[in-house]
Amino acid sequence: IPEAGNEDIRVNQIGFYPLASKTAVVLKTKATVFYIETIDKKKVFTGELKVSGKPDFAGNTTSIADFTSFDISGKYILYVPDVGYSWSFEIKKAVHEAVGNAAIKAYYFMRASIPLNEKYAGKWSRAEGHPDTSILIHPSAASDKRAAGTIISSPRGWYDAGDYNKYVVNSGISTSTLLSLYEDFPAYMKTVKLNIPESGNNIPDVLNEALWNLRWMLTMQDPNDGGVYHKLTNAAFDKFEMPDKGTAPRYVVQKGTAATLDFAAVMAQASRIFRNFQKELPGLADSCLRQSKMAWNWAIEHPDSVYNQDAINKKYSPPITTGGYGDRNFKDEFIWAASELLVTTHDNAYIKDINLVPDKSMPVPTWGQVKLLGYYSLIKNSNSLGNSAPKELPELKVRLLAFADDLINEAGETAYQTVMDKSTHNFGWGSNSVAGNQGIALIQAWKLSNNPEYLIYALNNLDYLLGRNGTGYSFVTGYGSKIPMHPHHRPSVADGIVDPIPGLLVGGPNPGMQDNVRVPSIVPDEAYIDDDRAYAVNEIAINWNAPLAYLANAIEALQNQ
Ligand code: 9MR
Repeated sequence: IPEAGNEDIRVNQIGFYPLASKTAVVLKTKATVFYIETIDKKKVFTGELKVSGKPDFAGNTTSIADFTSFDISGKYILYVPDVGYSWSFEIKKAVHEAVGNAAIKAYYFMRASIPLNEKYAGKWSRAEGHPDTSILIHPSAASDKRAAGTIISSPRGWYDAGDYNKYVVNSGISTSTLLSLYEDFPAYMKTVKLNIPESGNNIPDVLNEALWNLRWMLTMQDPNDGGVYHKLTNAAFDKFEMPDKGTAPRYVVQKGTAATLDFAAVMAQASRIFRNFQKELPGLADSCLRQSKMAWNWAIEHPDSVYNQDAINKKYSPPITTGGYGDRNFKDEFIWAASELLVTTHDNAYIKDINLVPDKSMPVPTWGQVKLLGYYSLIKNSNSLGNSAPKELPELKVRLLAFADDLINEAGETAYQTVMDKSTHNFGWGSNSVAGNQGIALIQAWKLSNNPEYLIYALNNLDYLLGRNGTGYSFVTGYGSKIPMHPHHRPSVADGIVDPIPGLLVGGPNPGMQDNVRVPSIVPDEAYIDDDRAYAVNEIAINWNAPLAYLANAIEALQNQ
């Protein structure tokens, strides 16, 4: 389409399935009709514009264009008489296949310790960064068997985000989300081909990619006691340069309860998944389970080992100033790890002393709040648990459905017709991952109940991420028409290529301005700027891409439901 879409029409810039819901949101209009037109401007559908039940966070009502009943495949624009034309979008089967694939392929571009060859990386090919084969034990991590300055090897893994460090806590939820995508939709995920070096090896590519990080994680455990180092990091953030230029010494730092339990959870989950690939990966499932149990035992012995970077820096040198991921409450990590170990081993011992329902909260998962990851696993595996099922299982199911009902309740009244749009509390650092993780929660609830409303609102959150939101951006690099071009991502900034690395989800609207970059609006769902300095809204991160990857691929797998 030659012209730019009008800013006041907010629509999923990728498109819609012929038989699923289709909605766009129009700002600043008095019109009562809208039209769907072909690219050469032939009208093919006329619809009624309806004013939203509630205003947006700025106090303005919006108008809703629902064209669900229009089901003819093709490429279209939406026209509103007193506004103009939208960005183009498609109606077709498998409409989110490409963005779903790209959201997983993005992890390949985040790989440490491997050159990205043109065959897989195209114009974003680059030299190997951070081999990580000679990593120092930081004084905060020193033990009898591994004194400060001891060298260990800890290659592979994904860079966390815009920076080049590798953090176990954040790797936990990210890797698990990709593993769950496979576990929940194995038939579909077996068809997803990513053109990565391992492609064609009989292992589904989503698992091949997850393995790159899993193998790194396995090296982060101290084999002497089972504790897991919190992160592998430079002392300070690298400059904005390509990864191969970063040659500063790297360290593993203090072991912590959060990292160790997240590790235990991921390895337990990985063990049951890779049990089905013993021919291709001999011994891996056993190693994962053995290391998971060792981690669990360490955490039982060290139930409150907080990673407190300020305290560490008062005591040891060099000071470490990279990302903290400093959780202080491990109740949820215990629940998650115990749940995964129970599901994998059917051994009740893991939950004997764990209160699975310590409070009523049902927090949307984040790196520091992983309770629901445990609930999801228990619920979806309830059939196979038999006698080992926890007594709280029926209660967990009730809670999940009540939570999903809470999410969708009145979402259809909001200005953008999404769960995201219900509360300003959704718009903190990494808000786009909240949209993704709400979508995952709704899909878990759908699996349990078959209630189609849950699926519709999961799809609406995907529409949110791809353009139907308070900024008018599709938040995924390379996918959509108005997209981030300047993410806070070192390779995308330093590689001299105009297009950022594709398939990356930026953090999204957050009025906090922790980066001191002024956003054009501090209305929570509008607080966004496409500026590479703006790490509080425009960074990318593995724990934000994972829920996008899950949601887009799950929706693809479920498109005919
Ligand atoms: O995503 C993290 C966010 O929840 C925290 O509020 C923020 C400040 O501690 O850190 C974010 O994580 C960053 C990490 O510490 C370092 N790598 C980049 C991450 C994304 O900004």
